[in-house]
Amino acid sequence: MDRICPELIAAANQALTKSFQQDFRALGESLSRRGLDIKNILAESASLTVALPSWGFSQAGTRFGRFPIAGEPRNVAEKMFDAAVVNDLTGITPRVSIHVPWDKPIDSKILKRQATSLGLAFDSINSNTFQDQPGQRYSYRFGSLSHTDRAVRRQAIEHHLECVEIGRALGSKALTVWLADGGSFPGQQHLRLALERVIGSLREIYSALPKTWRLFTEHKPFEPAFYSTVVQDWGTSLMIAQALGPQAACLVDLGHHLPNCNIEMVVARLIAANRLGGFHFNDSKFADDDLSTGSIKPYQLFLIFNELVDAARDPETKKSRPPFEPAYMIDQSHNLKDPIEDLMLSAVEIHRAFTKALLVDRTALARYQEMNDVVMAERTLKVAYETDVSPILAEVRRQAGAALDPVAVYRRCGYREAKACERRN
Ligand code: PSV
Ligand code: MN
Repeated sequence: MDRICPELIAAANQALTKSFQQDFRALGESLSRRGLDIKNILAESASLTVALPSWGFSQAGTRFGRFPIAGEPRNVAEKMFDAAVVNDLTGITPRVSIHVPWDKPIDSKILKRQATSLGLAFDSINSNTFQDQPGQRYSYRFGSLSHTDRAVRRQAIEHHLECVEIGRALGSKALTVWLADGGSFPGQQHLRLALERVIGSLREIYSALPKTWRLFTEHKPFEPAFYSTVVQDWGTSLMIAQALGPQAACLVDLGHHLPNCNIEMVVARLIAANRLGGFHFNDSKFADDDLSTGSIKPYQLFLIFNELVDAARDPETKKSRPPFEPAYMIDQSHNLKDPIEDLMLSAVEIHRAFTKALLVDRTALARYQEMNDVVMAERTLKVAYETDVSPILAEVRRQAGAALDPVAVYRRCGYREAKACERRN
């Protein structure tokens, strides 16, 4: 069993049609009382797509342990089948972002052909110099692109160039660089020189980047370095992007911020600098960066999309070069939930936040902001946030041939059970 058969999806949708149509009509009426045409919202809502992480399909667990479930994919080809299931049922996840070397293809041409046959393409390719790999000459124990030893930096640069080559063969258009480089103790690293070395190494990678590609740098305040991560915040990421050139931009992983950080502000600032490259969506309660998107702070997710929709509608942003086109990707690790179910639900939460942001009455909001009417300005956002847009999300899925209720169909078709039999080691 490889795909969810379309007849099964259609039959499951059919059984829900009556109640779904009633909900959709009721929402259309309530939106029209607010001067909104549900057809227009639907069309905009259908424009969103989000990429799936190749590394999210097995239960990666936490740093303390891993409790694999039966039927986990054993290789990148099997991960693509699981990704196709997520896309077949949600209709909004047509791309996969792969991690090298975790999911390095044996033959990129074959993998690309397989992806195409499954209706999938490739998003940004992720490098990995945060672990030593078997057979590797130099260790990254004390850093990679920032290492004091030129030979180690060279090795890390070569790895990135290899990622670009693999990405080219797969049809990717971006390279995402997250570095674990940093120090765990005061005095360990020269703080300014470490950043200078990172920028120097990235310059070499940037100069080998195809002209149509983008290079994303992903900041993270700590872990595994516990004192001074080199690319620890969006300011450093922005400095790097500005030092490299227009193809470089900043990637915001929602879990990579200290508690209570106003991430929508970070997003607004990066948009203002025209350096918002994209997102790794997930959620976080304490210091974890891998919880399901929207599981802890759904309002924050909405406020982030509020900034994105606001920018997309701004005539100034429309003129920006390179164009304002943030890449949307999920980056989660699954410990307890079935990864396929969690990725489907996370994609839906991203879709929900985006669609709610489309409902914000921006003319009214601008007026209240000008008048300093704090209560009404906040209420304008809340009215949008509190609207249940589920019928719109479901209709986008239905029109894409996907499921009104993805998890219900997934459970009914017994995909995981079938894979548990097939994928024995
Ligand atoms: C690092 O925590 C990170 O967010 C980077 O994106 C890595 O590529 C990914 O997680 C690996 O799990
Ligand atoms: Mn990430």
